Amino acid sequence: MSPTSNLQIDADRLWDSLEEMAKIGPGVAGGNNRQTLTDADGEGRHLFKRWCEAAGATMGLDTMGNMFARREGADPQADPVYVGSHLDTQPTGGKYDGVLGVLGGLELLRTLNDLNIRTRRPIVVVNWTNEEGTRFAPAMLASGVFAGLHEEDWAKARRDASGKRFGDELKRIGWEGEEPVGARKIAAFFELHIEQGPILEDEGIDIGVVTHGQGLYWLEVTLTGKESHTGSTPMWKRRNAGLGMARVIELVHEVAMDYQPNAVGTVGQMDVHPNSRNIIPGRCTFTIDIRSPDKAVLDEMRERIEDGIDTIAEALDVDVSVEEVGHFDPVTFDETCVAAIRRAAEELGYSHRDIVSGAGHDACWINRVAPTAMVMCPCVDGLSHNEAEAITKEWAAAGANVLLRAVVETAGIEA
Ligand code: HGY
Ligand code: MN
Ligand code: MN
Repeated sequence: MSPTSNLQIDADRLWDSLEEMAKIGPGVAGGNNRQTLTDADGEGRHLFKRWCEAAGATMGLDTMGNMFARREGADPQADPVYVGSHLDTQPTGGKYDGVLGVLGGLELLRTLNDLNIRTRRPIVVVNWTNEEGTRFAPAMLASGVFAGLHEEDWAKARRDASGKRFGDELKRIGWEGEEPVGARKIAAFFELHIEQGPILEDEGIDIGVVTHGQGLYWLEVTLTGKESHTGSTPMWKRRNAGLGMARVIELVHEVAMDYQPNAVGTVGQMDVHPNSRNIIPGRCTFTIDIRSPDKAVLDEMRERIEDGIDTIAEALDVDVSVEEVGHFDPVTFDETCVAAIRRAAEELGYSHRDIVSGAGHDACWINRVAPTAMVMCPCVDGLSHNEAEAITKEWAAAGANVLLRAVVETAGIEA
């Protein structure tokens, strides 16, 4: 019987914590609107800190607001094993996206306390700031700064739709730390996350062993035509930015459909100016989100779409600007960490399969600076980024048990 053989988390306690956190920044349809650097985000951070300190952890905070709850190990000099995800949500988000990974990490600390287990390496539970990228683009902003992909000043200068700066909002909610971002050494990072897609549930599988993450581009496009009267401006005389946006949305869909079954393409965020029912849209700003597990496909999609945008703009006599506001190449996670997750699922008797992550995660960036892997649990109807996002307590517990076993195996147990 290995020392890790009877390791099981307390499923009810994890579930209660998820439900408690979900009360902060409630949505309007049973989910959450706890967007990054809002007062609700600040409140959720306080609750997380309180829970971690009650579990005997010490809380670190870096200059990007990343939170690090540390449980000491027998060898305090050893690089810790990190676990975690994000507490910020989409404006119409679910209760589990990101939150399961952070509170699953907290449950791991609580369980080790219950069992009076001391790991050799310290364990750190992380809440990464602004994973979603919906208020301040790009996504995974603070983990990206931590991993050296973005300069801190650039990140802090990012503005939301109302013009507020990331850095000012982080200060305003009182969660800007002193610790230099990226200074920490990580032995390994594990992230528990809901799948946010239908594969695991459709196949009746408990655990996704994430081997890869697909790559992504976010392109912010602005088409500028001319506002004029919808009634008295002849069709031949128009410079209709709204028509241009509609054609680009269709183009993005068509290009993605050419690379099935894996590529995806969407325009989810749109702003029409002046958005008056009897004025021809003079300016449209919108974000293209394209993804593929294959880098060559991703780059070819981007090239075809940008060429198509130029053709559309010329035909409609509108001006165009395209700015890359998010990008990461497809990710291959660390084989040793992936194997630890697969072994944990095996030993715990959970059904499992290798899977590619459709969504981006902080793990995709941390994988650049430390051995990293992810474990996924199913979600109902594969639905996420929707307030109706749902998981079962059993799925949450299965994911957290696999996380616990993989982390303890990697951290080692004090002899
Ligand atoms: O966009 C993503 O994939 C992540 O949910 N931020
Ligand atoms: Mn997430
Ligand atoms: Mn998300």
